[in-house]
Amino acid sequence: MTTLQEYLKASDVPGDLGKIITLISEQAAPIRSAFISNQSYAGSTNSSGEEQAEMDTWADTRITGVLRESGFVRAVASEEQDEITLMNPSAKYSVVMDPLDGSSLIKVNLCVGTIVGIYEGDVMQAGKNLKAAFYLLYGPMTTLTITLGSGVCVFAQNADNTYVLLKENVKIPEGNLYGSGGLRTEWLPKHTKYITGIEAEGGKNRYTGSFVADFHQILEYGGVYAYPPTKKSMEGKLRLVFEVNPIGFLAVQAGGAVSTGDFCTLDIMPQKVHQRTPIYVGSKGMIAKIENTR
Ligand code: AFP
Repeated sequence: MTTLQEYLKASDVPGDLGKIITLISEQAAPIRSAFISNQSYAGSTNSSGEEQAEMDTWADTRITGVLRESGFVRAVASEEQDEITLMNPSAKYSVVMDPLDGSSLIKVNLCVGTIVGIYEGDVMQAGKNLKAAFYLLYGPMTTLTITLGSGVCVFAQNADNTYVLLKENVKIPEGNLYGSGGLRTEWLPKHTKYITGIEAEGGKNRYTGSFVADFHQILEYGGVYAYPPTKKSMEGKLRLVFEVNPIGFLAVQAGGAVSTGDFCTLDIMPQKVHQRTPIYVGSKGMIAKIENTR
């Protein structure tokens, strides 16, 4: 069975990039063990004004700490930090991350994840420039879904913490699952028309409130995950830099697509590190459908 290390070597990944991927993937085990003791809220809010679970800040401190110590990282932008953290100015790669996505689901024991993107140079770049993107999904298994810019593979963590290849050359099929954030009463007419159309064609609703988990089932079965613009927030909820770009890059590498509803999110040059964007991500046909909805 191919291990993550063997895969990185066979893919000719530059040394420092491989080391960053390995270092973050090694944090999955300590993060998993910390779930039990870090379930309550930390009494603080993140830059988007959302209450931070203790686990959010724990995972953020843990990953940021190991990246800083490594000396391989130029800068880190984390959903849990107001500002970009500058590390080693002579290092080649910068990391964007949502250390614990879906953290409000920890106390009800639903799946959550860690989302990571890696750029050469600085963090404020269009998503299409990513050199690697991956997410850890803490489900019944811990899995790592990764692209190095050429296809997507899924690895599963063994009892000895080694990642072994579960699936390679993953492709998003055309499917009919859909999951949409935002209250129905807050949706705009275009989104309502889109979802009503999917339902009329027999689409099945699947939405847990954890982006990583909800995207992972779309990757497997096909369909669409959406967080649309709403009457309250024309930018939707998800963050371009930490969530939308890494997952969108993976979707495109798996033969799917990602869009604001009008155009590909990977072309957006971020103006602010915590910038939000509406997102539609999944099977190509589903994304074409929203872009063609008037
Ligand atoms: P948390 O990390 O605060 O739980 O937010 C999760 C999230 O950013 C994303 O993972 C979900 O898809 C989305 O928010 C869920 O938002 P709603 O609760 O509004 O459906």
